[in-house]
Amino acid sequence: MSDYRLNPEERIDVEAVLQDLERYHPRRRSWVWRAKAEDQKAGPFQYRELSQPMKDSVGLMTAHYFDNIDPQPMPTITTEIASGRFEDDIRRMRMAAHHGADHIMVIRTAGQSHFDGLIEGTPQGIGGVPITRKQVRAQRKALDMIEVEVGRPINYHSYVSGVAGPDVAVMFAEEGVNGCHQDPQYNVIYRNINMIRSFVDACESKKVIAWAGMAQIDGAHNANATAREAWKVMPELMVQHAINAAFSASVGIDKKQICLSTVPPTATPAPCVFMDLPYAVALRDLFTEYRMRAQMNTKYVESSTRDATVTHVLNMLISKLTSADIQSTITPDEGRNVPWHIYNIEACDTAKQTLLGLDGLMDMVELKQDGPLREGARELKERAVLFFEEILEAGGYFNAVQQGFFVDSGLYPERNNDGIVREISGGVGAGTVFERAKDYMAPVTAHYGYNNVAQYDEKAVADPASLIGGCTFEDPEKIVYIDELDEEDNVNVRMEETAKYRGSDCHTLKPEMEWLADGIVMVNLFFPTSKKIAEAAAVETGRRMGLQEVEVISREILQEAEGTRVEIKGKVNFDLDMNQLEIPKEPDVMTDDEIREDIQRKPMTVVCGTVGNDEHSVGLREIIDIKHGGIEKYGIKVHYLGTSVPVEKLVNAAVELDADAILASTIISHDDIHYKNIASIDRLAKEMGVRDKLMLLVGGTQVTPEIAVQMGADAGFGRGTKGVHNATFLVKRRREMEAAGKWPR
Ligand code: Z97
Repeated sequence: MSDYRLNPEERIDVEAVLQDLERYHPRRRSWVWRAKAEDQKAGPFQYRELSQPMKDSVGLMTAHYFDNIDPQPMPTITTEIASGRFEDDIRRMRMAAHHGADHIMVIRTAGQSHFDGLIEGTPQGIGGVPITRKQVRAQRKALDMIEVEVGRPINYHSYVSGVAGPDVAVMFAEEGVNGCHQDPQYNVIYRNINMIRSFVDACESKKVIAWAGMAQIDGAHNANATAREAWKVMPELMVQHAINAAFSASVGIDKKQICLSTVPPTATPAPCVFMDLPYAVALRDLFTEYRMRAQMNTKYVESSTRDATVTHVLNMLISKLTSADIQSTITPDEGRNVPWHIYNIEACDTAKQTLLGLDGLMDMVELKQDGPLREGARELKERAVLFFEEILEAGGYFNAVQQGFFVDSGLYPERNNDGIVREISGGVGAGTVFERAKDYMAPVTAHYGYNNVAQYDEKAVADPASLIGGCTFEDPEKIVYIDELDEEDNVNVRMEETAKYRGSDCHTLKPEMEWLADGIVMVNLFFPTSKKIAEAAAVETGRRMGLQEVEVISREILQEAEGTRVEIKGKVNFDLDMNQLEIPKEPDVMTDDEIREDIQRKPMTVVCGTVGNDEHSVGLREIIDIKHGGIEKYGIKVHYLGTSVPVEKLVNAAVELDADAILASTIISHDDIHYKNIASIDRLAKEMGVRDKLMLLVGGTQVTPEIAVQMGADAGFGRGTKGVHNATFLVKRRREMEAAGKWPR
């Protein structure tokens, strides 16, 4: 077995992951929930609801203001990763895990429910990507390594649906998949699979799910996404949750692993919290023993990341107020079908950021026990109960489906008679359910129902697989692993095509959004014209920029006539050589604390002003003033001499005030006056015998650091300089002077 390990400094080697796959078996099976951290402190803050910290992670962008902390909220954070190339998804999984995702869902780009058996190999060209054993095994193997790296279990998830559902469930249990969607109602309503077959299959699937300790998510959210007006199916969603939850529990899944797939049914500009919160509260009232997986609203979502993110955040307010256990994060790409790396990561960060920001909220606010919240919740529960009563009157669930009870656009008990109708005897797989024969026997673990083992061996009743020395669950060597079936359409061929962009010694780069070296870029444009013209102009701009396959992915009218914002995507077809890139030197910056400590150890005084006939003081003031992070904030004592200060005055003031440094600012560059002034200060300080003991810093938009030094300054600071750059230089140079015995003066 290969001993490949992840190196934090290197990209994951997907080829190494694929090696020896035929012999790889997962390290564990069950779903893992986050555990509350004993220590609720992080950096300067006291939290109340943190889960255990990660070993290695990428914090929020603003973390650098707060000791680079990366506290982790309590809910599991889900990300859906399914670009269509599992080999590239593995790379994205690692990035997502580092941003706090511990539930990775793989949706298939093919409707897997349409497959009537397990698919082998890793085909891509069959009208979508199905989930296959090889893909699952490779991804679980990668996640096994990633979870060691980040120091947190990562739950891997996909779907158990279609007529091959039980086969898929078994494969998932064998391969260490930790969570799945399983809901026979999904088969019936959305995939037109025969209802009897779906419910019988679901027994088998759920038994396997229970054995493997997987968490299960139901399919109720699909009604929300399909309904004409999503908020009107709220009573029905409760009915769907109840059917799958009770069914799953009675087959043997632990209620703590049964998750309701909840969705806030509205979005802005609707008064969404007012409508969604009673619904969420009603669910918590009815399903106290179960878990809640909060998905965000994916129906009323548009192609603007800003818009989608606000909806996501409002959805998370509901999650927080009603204690969701799992938080989904699909948001920004749902509206425009751009399943890119950046959106997975952005959405994970949105979740982490929001949940952390709301830490402790429930210690300060309380949901009212009366008024519209409880009245709304009560009304919804009543509607759901009435719905159930009518199902019973109709002769049960199957008859109700046959009569079009589900996904009707009316708010129950109102009915618009446009629900989805399925025949009890119709659909895919109709008539394929048979009673087990008297001598039926299957020596397998986690099998549902009548198994007739006793006639072979009394002792095997509790453990039928013992008859054959264990089935694939106990003895994974019995799993038949098929690598690839298609010589042309497989991962090896795909990876061969991108070989030059892989490997630790690779120096070739290409922009990427989804697949390695896909060449995709996004450009944000604004045109002062109407939407229609702006879109055409954007596409043409993309073409003239040399992009191929240019497409508009989002547009936003700023004002009908004044202008439209357009986002386009396109492809570039050039490579970049890392060795040929001009990589600017990182500015030398110390941390604020380090600088402050040094100034506290030994106070520092500087004199400064704009020099010569120069009235441009703004830049210098920004470097000095505390307001925008100037050097005052470190405790440096600053004597500002004003504008157009003669060279003599600067040097004399430095001597009189026993200053450590002169900061001279100079913008005007006519006849190189800015450099001539630097040379004058240097010369005068030397003549007065103080140059050795004085630091001379020069700044200005036209100053080139190297030339400033040639002209006699200790350092030059050009465009983009901040106070911290000056302060860092001052502290470091003073330390050097101390070491050289030039200090104290
Ligand atoms: C989510 N964004 O997070 P097929 N079974 C159930 C499902 O809900 C689904 C499938 C199977 C969503 C995921 C919607 N859910 C997308 C209960 C799909 C998938 O491969 O499309 O046939 O089945 O829940």
